[in-house]
Amino acid sequence: MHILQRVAVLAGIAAMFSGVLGCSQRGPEGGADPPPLGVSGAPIEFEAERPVEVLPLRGRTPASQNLLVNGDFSGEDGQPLQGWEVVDGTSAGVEPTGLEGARALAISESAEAAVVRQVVELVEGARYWLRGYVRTENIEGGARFVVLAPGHPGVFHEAGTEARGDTWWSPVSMEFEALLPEIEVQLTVDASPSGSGKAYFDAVELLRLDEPVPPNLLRNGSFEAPTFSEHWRKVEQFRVEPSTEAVHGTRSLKATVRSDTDLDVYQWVAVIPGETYRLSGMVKTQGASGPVQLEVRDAQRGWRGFIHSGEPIMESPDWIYLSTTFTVPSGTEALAVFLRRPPGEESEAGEVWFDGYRMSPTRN
Ligand SMILES: [Ca+2]
Repeated sequence: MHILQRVAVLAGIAAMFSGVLGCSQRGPEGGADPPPLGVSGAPIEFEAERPVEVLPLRGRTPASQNLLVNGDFSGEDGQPLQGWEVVDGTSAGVEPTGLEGARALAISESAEAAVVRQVVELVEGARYWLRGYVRTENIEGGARFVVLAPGHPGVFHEAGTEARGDTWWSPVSMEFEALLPEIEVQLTVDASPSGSGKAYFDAVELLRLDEPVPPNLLRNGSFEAPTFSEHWRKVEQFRVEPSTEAVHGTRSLKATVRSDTDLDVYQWVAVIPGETYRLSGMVKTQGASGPVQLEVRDAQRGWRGFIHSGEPIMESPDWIYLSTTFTVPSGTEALAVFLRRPPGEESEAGEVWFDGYRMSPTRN
C-alpha cells in the first residue's frame, strides 16, 4: 500500500472517531502514522487493509464519558500507561501504532496469559457498553476484553478476537449489566507456549448506557440478611447457611448437597404479564458439579403454567456470572424464582454458593 493511501485510511478513521466517539477532540498526533512495524522491525503489510468498522451503539445513547482512565493510552507526564496496571509477568508498553492519537497499548504473547487491567466503579443494575479496537501481529492465541469481579479470577463477560497471525484493527464490543459496585476490565492476550507475537489495543471505552436503573424485584438477593429464611424458601432437605465467601457485600448463601439433592432455593415475585425480565447473579461450586441454573415457574400453577430455565453451568470454582432473560406469558402474575441444581447422573456432592441476585424488567 502506498503511504498516501494509508494516510487517507488513517484520516478516515480519525474522522469516524471524532464523529462517533465524541469524546476526543484530537486528530492523529503528528499527521500520518508510519506503517506499523512487525516483531522483526520490518513494516507489516496487510492484504486487505480497509477502513475500520465503526462501533455502533445500536441506536442507544451513552450517558457518560469514557469511565476508563487513559483508554487511548496517550497518558500524561510521561506515563503512557497511566491508570492501567500491568500484571506481574506481563510484558506491555505503548507503541506508535495507535488508532486514536499516536499510540496504542502493545501486549506481548507469552507462556502465561498476559494481562493489563483497570478497576472501575459502576452503578449497580445499570447497563454498560465496553468497546475498543484490537490488532494482532503474529499471535497464536486470542486477544480479548474481559470483565470480572476485582480480586476474583472467574470471568463474567468477554469479547475479543480468535484470529491468529496478523490482523488489522478490528472492533470489539460487549454490553453488560453491572451486578457489582466495581468491576475490573482486563485487556488480555491468551497464553501460548511458543508464541512470540503481540496484540495491540486502542480507543478502549467503557460507557454507561442512558437507561434508568430498574429496581431489583428480589428481596435479600445478596443474602446479606443474617437468616436464609428472610424472603427465601427451599423445598428439599439440604443444608443452607450464610457464608462469608462473598462477591457482593459480605455474605453469600452456601448450600451443601448430595448428588441426589434437588437444590431448589426460591422466592416469589409479582410480575406483569407480557413483560420481559432479566434474572442474574453469581455462583461458584466446590465439588457439586452438575447443572447449576436459574429457573422461573408460574407461582400459582407451577411448571404447567409457565417454566423457563436459563443456560446451566456445570462447574466453577470461581465466582461467575449467571443470567437468563424471559417474557412472562399472559395469565401469569407471580413467579417462583429458583436458584437450582437438580439431581441426576451429572450431579455430584459438594457445595454451591450464590450471591448478588437481581431480577428486573428489561427491554433486551
Ligand atoms: Ca452478598
